[in-house]
Amino acid sequence: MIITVDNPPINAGSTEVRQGLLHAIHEFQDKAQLKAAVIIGAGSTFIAGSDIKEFSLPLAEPHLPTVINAIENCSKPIICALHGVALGGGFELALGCDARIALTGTVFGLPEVTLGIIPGAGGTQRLPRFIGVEKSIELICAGTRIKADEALQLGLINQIVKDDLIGNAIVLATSMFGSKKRIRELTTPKSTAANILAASNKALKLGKNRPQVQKAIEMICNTLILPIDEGLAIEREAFEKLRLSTEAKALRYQFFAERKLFKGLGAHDAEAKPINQIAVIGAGTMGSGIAIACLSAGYGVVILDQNVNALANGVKRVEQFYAVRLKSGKISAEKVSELLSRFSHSVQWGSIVSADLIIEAVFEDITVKHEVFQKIEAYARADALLASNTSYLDIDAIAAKTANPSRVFGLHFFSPAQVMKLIEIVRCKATSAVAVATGLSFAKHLGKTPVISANVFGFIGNRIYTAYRRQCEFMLEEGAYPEQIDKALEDYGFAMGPFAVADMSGLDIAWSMRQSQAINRKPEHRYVTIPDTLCLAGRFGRKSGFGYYQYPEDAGKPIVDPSVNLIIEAASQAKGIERKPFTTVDIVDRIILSMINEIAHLIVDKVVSDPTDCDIALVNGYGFPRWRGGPVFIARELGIDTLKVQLKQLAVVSGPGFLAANTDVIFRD
Ligand code: T1G
Repeated sequence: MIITVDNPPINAGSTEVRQGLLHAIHEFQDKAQLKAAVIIGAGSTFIAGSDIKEFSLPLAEPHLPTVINAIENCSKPIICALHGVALGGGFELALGCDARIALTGTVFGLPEVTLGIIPGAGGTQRLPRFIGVEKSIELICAGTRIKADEALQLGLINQIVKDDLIGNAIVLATSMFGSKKRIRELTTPKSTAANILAASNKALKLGKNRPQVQKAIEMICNTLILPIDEGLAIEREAFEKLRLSTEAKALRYQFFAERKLFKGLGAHDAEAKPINQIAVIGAGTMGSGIAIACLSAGYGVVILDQNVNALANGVKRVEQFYAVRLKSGKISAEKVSELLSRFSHSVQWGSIVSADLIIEAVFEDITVKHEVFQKIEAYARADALLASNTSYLDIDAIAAKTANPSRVFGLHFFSPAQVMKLIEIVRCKATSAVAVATGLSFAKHLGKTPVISANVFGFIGNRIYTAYRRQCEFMLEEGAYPEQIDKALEDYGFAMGPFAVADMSGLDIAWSMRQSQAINRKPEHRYVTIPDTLCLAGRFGRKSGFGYYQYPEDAGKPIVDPSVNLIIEAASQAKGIERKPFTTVDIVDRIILSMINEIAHLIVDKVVSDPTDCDIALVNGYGFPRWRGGPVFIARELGIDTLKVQLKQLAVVSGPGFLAANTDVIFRD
């Protein structure tokens, strides 16, 4: 009997799918003439997991464990024929079957922890009985996805076939007439406490000690001491509790918000142009990082810099990047040579004539950018798209000086460009819909997470970052210290606090930007002089050995510098501010509120179209903890009335110059 799951696009294990499977299994059991059954997915994949859309509501019967129990209780063999992906509940269903056959390249995994939950249908109980506790901890706690070859090696599947999955599955099922092979009957291979502890500590560190990671380890270890039915019951109870947690809700919100970003593909009343050859102008840190991101995604890349030394250094950075990955075994020698065969470099402008997309990543100076775009236009194909990687310069002004502004837009990468997922696609006044659609498609192909921004100072991420940095500086004046604010945010889940980040990127960069903006600053607005005082004292951060912190030669991490705290106290005194103590909650709440307020401004000013894009930007570009959802998610959890009250208080403490936004827009989808 062939049981086909058909729930496009990814055969999510919805209520209807579970009902259909249970009905089919009972029908198979009742028909004596049927000797074996095969469960297979229609379309491009097997079951990619339970239907996450159902997780915010009470789950309807039959639950997935009921379906899997029916498979195991069936007296006749039921096998799974797998292709595409078998993830989460899909993989758990497969583990409940008597055998598993997969097409080459099929992907397996239990990624539940990435959604703030644990496998809830036996994954933590059946997998360890097959591959042991340590390996199960490694795979489940990291949500690792493995290919069919590794699954075969681990014994998780019986066979890999190149084609004719259903034909081969029928042969396998036929060979199993009259037999059952229930994983539940296996005994978890023994392990030592030391090995389990080592695997657990590694998983907790990688998993940032999140509750679902802790719980997954506990469930997996239960397989050493509890009968499977007890373990299954405890696992399901733990899954249910985590599923209803705010953290799991936040992670589901992020999952769907990220997928919404790509809805724009084609929806911007244009189709993306085909992009194969990229030209990167400027071989500095950003340029070489962008070149690596493009090469790794399969594009042909030429990097151009008219400074021979800069070009040599840029090329070396690219080659070094792949040499390190080769040495660490992350990439094969063949792959490196294939990648570098698509890489070229030149000082000649003629090298960009075949590029489909040209990305400018030169020095952040508008005059230099104008000159570079003039050169680009002189050599680029007429149908090539032109993008600037600028962080804050006016791309409309750059476009206005070109012959065809409709093909000019922004592609703002975040450093290191080959690592950071966020990319801001800046849609200028004249940018065509084709350019935007192509930017989205290019970002998806790079494996990046794109948000579309209008062309304003700071785009999306830096606008929000500037607003919350301002609040941090206000709190310095009012009584907090850099190490206190940094620790509050690191405890909240940021990888690094804002002052440590500032020291790392260099205080002088922001200083020169403030100086360039000084003319626009209203004297009546509150302005914190502490960063300027530090810069005037030559305290530019790590690069100068001291900034907000001190960095003695041998110190790996920032050291609190009492002299900075004296500068801060003097600044408070100069303004007649009576310093007061801050709690961690005061600090975090004030920063999140400032982000929410700035996001509301961005929406009102039509810089960003969807509020959730701002949460995506902060999580993927600024280290905002993903499991918190983001300021928009938090605002929506707070509710419009509570938010209004809290923002009124923020306006009072922020002083002149703080502009309270209309936050109603945060609640519109
Ligand atoms: N539930 C509901 N919808 C899903 C979904 C899911 N699990 N996975 C994807 N979608 C939607 C997605 O929102 C999008 O919808 C469309 O499918 C295409 O997705 C009991 C509790 C499968 C590798 O975590 O990794 O099982 O935008 O754009 O790039 O223990 O989706 O078209 O309306 O990502 O080809 C565990 C999550 C669940 C897998 C396909 N499973 N999904 O990638 O397409 S928890 C997962 C993915 C669980 C059990 C537990 C990817 C993909 P729309 P897409 P893609």
